[in-house]
Amino acid sequence: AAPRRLDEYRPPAFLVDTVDLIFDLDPAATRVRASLTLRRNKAHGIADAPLELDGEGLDLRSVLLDGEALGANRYALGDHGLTIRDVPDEFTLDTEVIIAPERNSELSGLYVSGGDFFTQCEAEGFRRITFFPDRPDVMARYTATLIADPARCPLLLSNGNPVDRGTLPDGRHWAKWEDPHPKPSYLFALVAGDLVSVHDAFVTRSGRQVQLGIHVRRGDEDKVDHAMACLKRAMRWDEEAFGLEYDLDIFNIAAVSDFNMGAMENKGLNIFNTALVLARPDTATDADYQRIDRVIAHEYFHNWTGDRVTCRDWFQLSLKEGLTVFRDQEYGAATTDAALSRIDDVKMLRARQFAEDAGPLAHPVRPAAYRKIDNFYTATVYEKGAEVVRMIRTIIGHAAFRRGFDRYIARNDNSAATIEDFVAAMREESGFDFSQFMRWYEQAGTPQLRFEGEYDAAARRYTLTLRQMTAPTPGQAHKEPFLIPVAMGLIGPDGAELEARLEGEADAHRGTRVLLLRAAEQRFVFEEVAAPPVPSLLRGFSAPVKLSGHDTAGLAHLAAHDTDGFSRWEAGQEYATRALLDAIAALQRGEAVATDPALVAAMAAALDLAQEAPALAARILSLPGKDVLADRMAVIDPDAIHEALETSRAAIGRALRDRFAALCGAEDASAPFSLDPASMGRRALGNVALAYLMAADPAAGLDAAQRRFETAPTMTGRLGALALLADTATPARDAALAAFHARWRGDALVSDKWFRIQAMATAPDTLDRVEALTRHADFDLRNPNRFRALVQAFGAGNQRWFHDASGRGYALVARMIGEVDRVNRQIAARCIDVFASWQRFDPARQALMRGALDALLADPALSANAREMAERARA
Ligand code: HT7
Ligand code: ZN
Repeated sequence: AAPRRLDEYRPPAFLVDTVDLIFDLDPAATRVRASLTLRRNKAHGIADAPLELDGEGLDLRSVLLDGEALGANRYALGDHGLTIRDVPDEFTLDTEVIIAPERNSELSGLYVSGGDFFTQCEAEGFRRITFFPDRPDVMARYTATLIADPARCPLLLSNGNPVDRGTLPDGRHWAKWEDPHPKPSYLFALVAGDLVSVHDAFVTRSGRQVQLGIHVRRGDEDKVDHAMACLKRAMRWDEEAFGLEYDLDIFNIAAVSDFNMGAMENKGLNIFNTALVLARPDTATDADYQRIDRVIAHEYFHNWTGDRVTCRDWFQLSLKEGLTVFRDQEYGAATTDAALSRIDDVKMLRARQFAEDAGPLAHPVRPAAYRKIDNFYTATVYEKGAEVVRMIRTIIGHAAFRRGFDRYIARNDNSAATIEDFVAAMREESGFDFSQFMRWYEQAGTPQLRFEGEYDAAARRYTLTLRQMTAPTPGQAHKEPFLIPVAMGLIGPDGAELEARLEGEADAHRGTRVLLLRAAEQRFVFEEVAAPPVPSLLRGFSAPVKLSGHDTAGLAHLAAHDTDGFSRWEAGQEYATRALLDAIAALQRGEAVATDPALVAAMAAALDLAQEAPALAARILSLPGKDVLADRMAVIDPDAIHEALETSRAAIGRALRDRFAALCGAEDASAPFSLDPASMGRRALGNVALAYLMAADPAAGLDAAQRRFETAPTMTGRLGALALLADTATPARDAALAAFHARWRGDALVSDKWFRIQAMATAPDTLDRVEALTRHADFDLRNPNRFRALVQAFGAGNQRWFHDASGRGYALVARMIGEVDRVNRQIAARCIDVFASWQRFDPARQALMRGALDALLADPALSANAREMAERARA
């Protein structure tokens, strides 16, 4: 099909005021009766346009217009929908269709998981349930009546509030739900099944009582306390930080183990992947706990940024996703540790979004065209979209941003908005002209920002020159300069923040200021600067760009003295990255790696923080990831990257052996479980220290790892040890993996960890083992979590073996993508990005990666979703 284009947007021909749905739920044949009231939309512009309804895979049984059955000559039924000509300006339409939820392996529309019914309608799943104008700018008021066997489905949930219930003469029961808020079809949801409900309550700041429910499979009810606590914290925070209060009497969350993404913000009835709800200290890691917190908050925040104010069309996806990620990031910063939270968010952005921006899949935050919108739920739309919102706030300041946000919500409430609507509200409240800034939404690619500084001691003047350059991306050969907010300060030789007066300012002052870089090259002149400064640029990562220009002495100075916590960590990471890149270059020249003593000293300094700031210490001690190093190399050399990291870790480990050994002993099993940053920091530090000890002293390390694995009271400690054991081809590894499997094989989420750890292992026999795991009795490619845990984790997270020079890793992943594509197109398509970096490798690997994409493309049965991704990745 031809791509859809942003500039071809046209308002819908018909609007829908009300939708009444009746579901006779049956796994093999569910009857869906839909009654719609429709009216012509003048804004469409064509007075006699036919009614076109989307519909896929629906077995149509009847169509009635204003109560009159339509003969087959009155409508045209195609693969993608139903067209009815000669309809009045206002009318009702009743349709009846049959669908088969148990055969729905795509997990889009209505499907069965573990015997229970769930829906997933974003982006275009509603058309797999009933005929409808399935586009977000058609907002209607819904009722839904669910009829089911009470033994099989005691719980019947939909959006809004329950208004009636009863029992039919045949013994089936029913419940009717009514959602008072108009919504687009992608926010419709139903859940029906035998789930256990955990209840709580929340009183909003205006005194409204909200009943909270989390609904999970039997046996999982002891793993929902954390999610419930997160939900209440998020509800309170949104009131305090954004003045937004929940607007219904009930808020439900249902957990499902077969789910294409993380979670879904359906109005009043969020549906979550079990991985993002269930947690107990012995089953979930600290990272899982934190992720659950953020996703529960994210989906809840969508109630306003997504549900009450939705998107006019899918090109505006970042309007809700970028803004809501920004909101969940702010929540994370406010409720945990702001600097650590920012470090983690930026690491994620760099690993996922910068990589996307650097390859053939690069696209703007607001793409101009798409074939399958499901392929655009990307790090660019989400994470870079959040950075764009953050830059708006950095430019206009917190107060104007908040006023702009309030104005955006008030003006667009209950409607479908555009990115222009959001930016207009910000402009009106701040007076700032965002014309140039809009390039962040339109141009893809990560700008390179280079600085040069010159200090004139006699004039006490410091001149900072900033230059920006953005490389071409697909379809965008030439880039106009971005408007880049550079939050910065000047650090003096004694490590203190220097006073300065920027040209144009009335007085000198100390501390962070924001420079606005508009041109390709721009100079900023600071007067009254008492000593030669080291500039601290992009504080808090004020723009999603790649910065260069510091020498190693400058980095070391900032790592020790910057007043901004994020920037201190950043300088240290950049220092370590350069040291590792030097080590890689030495290995490639066939030389031995000499570990930089200053790097060892920096790690020793980080260890000094172990008591007072263990979480920060753990982050500083974590060497830059393989993805970070790869991003900096002209030609990625996975073997050299691996060896450089191992050699450097071993050298640092040897230099500081005893201090690492002291930190990685058994976890304190008597301490009560806590998620405060210090407790999590100690667990993270234990795992990092263990990695150093294992690299430095394999025998002692193996012992310590076994001990930690066997005795750790938390999954964080146990899994940290298991991951390190999995990197060794030893009997200790085999015993630990077997014990873990035997203990947890009945728990799907923990079993996913077992698969993931092996998929990401660096041990020499990994390829054989991953291949064997694709045939393991517990491997099921119909379950997206399991597929991601093995195949995606291997492709995206095992640089060493996925990129093995033999090409076996590529062939394995391509084969699995082909297989999963037959049952779930979305999951297949999302895995293809592991091949998108092919141009960054040596010619032999390039040929093998292209060959894998070609093999996929040669399959005539490949889905349109996967084909779009493979073609884009191959370009
Ligand atoms: N808005 C939700 C996106 C989503 C989704 C998209 C495509 C296919 C399946 C999906 N499940 C959830 C989740 C979010 O970003 O909040
Ligand atoms: Zn979202």
